[in-house]
Amino acid sequence: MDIKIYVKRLQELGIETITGVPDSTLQVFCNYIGNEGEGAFPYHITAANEGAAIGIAIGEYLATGKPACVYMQNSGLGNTVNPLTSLAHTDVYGIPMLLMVGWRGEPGMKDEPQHKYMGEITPALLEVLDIRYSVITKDTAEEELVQALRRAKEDFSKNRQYALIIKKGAFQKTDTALYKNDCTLGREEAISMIADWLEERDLVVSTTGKISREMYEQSDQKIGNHRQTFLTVGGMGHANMIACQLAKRLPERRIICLDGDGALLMHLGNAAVIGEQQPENLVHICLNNRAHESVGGMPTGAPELRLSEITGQMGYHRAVCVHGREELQDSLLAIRRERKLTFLEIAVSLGAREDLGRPKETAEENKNNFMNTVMSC
Ligand SMILES: Cc1ncc(C[n+]2csc(CCOP(=O)(O)OP(=O)(O)O)c2C)c(N)n1
Repeated sequence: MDIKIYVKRLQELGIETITGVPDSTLQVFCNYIGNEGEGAFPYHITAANEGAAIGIAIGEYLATGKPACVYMQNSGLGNTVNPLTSLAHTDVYGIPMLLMVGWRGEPGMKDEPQHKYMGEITPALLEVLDIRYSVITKDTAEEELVQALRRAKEDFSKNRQYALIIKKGAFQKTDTALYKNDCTLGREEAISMIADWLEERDLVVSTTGKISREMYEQSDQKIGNHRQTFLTVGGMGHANMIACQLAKRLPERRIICLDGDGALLMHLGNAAVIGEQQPENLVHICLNNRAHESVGGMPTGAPELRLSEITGQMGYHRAVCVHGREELQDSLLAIRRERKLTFLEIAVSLGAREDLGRPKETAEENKNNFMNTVMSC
């Protein structure tokens, strides 16, 4: 499907506000509304998380009587369940909106383990949520889209939501948008320096997306294995809480959380709880490229945020932002010298290696290897 036709049809539905969290299955769409087709919808807000995007859609309807469009990867449906069931459903306020759900883990298609179960239950989950849907594929004709949107309109008139499940490759590829920032240090280079700096008893929890994939490969290269690292392959935004509890329960070990700015922003309240809990053996590192790089590089909802300034206010004893190799090296050495709750923001550039690999073991094997490392020494 041609993205311009798709967007035109959404406009005809009266949609003026578009909000959500970007995803690779929706990359063509997200790139279009963020670049060439910017202004196609008067309001585009990248939300901190998908549940928050439902909040924006509710606000839009209350203000204008118009449905908003909320886009997300199907994993983000999890974040929407509460506001959809407890606010938007017809049993409560009855708020019409259009959901655009990128279908990862579609049955029969090869995908990562974190997408498998959600991929299987996506249509059923929408049914349980009482939301009718249509599936959009690369073969969907314009007339079929028009019919789907007619059904959406019908449901909007009954104060209900409607969903479009978007299959991988549904939108014809356009020129890849080039996102940039002014940082010089690469994310993988920073991760490689961290892998070099790790000690044998350190444990690492890495966040969702390429940060985990880069950590996996860098530890293989620098340490010879990746048994010290727990890969938070799904559950975006939760790596820091996993790390916090490991730090509380394993006070003799140093716990390093490798977070992303998009993931941290997704559940920023977690940082306040870490500040309250004060695990002094936790080193919370955020690789800040101001973007959701792993799914295409689209900017986060708050790209200018200085996360180290905020976490400094939240109870982290040392909260610094570093640029470049030298500053990073100095900070890593300082962290070794003094044990205290630390937030290290590393300004990194956008982009990743084309041939970046994926974990070779099953998720369960990785969990068992990590737990064996925890138990040993
Ligand atoms: C709940 C949820 N929403 C969306 C995604 C899709 N997703 C995977 S990685 C990622 C970007 C993460 O951005 P950030 O934490 O800044 O790390 P970066 O990729 O920029 O290094 C997104 C949006 C997801 N996995 N889970």
